[in-house]
Amino acid sequence: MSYNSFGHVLRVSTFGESHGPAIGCVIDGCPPGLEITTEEIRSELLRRATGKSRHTSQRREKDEVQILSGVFEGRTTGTPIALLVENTDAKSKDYENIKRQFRPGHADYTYWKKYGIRDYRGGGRSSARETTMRVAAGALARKWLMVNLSVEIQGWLAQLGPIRTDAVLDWDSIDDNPFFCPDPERVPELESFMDSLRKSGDSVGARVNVIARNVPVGLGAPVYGKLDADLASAMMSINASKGVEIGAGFDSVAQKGTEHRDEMTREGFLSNNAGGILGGISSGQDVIVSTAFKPTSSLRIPCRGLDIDGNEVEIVTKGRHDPCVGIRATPIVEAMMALVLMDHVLLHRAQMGN
Ligand code: EPS
Repeated sequence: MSYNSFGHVLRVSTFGESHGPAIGCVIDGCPPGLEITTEEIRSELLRRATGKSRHTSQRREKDEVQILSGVFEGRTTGTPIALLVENTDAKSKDYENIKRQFRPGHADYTYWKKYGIRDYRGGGRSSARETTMRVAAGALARKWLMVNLSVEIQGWLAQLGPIRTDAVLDWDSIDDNPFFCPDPERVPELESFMDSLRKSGDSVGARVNVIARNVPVGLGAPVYGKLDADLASAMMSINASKGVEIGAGFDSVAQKGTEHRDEMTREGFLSNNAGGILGGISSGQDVIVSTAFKPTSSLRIPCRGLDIDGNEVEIVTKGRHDPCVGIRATPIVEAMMALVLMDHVLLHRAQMGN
């Protein structure tokens, strides 16, 4: 199984399975001299972690991160940075009953068909546990972007099931609730929606947005190195992601040109339908990306499915699943934004020298 690496100049490879001894990553291409500590990385990991509220998976992982290489006396040395997080709370027994079955809507089926073998415990490599290492690598990219270019990255929950959650954008309140909801007044509604959803045993989708501010003009390259193409690829590579929009995205379909174009004045752009990217190159405006996450497919409500011998079977999934993976996705989309932007800054320097 190749394709476990991501990025061009800044290249991240992740490894490990949800129920294996550990997960980890190697970050290659980070310039020397960045001050980074395990505490800084871990504080990002804890934002994404399971078990923080009753609305997410109750698996209790400590998510303590070890820096195995590439950092000396608190600063990156320019050599590969290896990070490791041990899995300490996997309950593989929960998966015994589906070891020969395919959960409808899950990667179980395609992994089996493609590779002829799968680690059924917790979905193995297809588990969202892998996103831990994206967030760990993203913590480093985020810090590098802030220190070098004052780039700020902020994600938020924009919609959970039928509930739009970002009519009000109170940036300071996003980390104060378990949903990363920017409108504190919507949080009670989200809580009661999730409580009844959880009782019913069902799951639901979500939309998560992310904005990057102070992105310099000129990142990205025509035609196959477009910044928006790399961002879309990065967001689509997150588990359960089913759609990505840049700026106005699919709303552009119904817009007129006079509405969509972002008029320019000496004071700046008058709107941002482009999402900060024109012709694949950052315009200097905020870069805005929206990602749709599907409802989790691991459900205790029985459904019809197939086993590996082609028999029709009733499928019931046990385990400690997230009824809405989008609730924990905000730190993940932030991390992917940071990794793509840092990679493109380094690519830009390589080609343009500044
Ligand atoms: C996941 C199922 C659950 C989640 C897991 C992702 O794990 P388990 O295998 O124990 O049922 O807890 O998420 C994490 C452990 C994590 O750190 O994000 C899945 O099927 O994707």
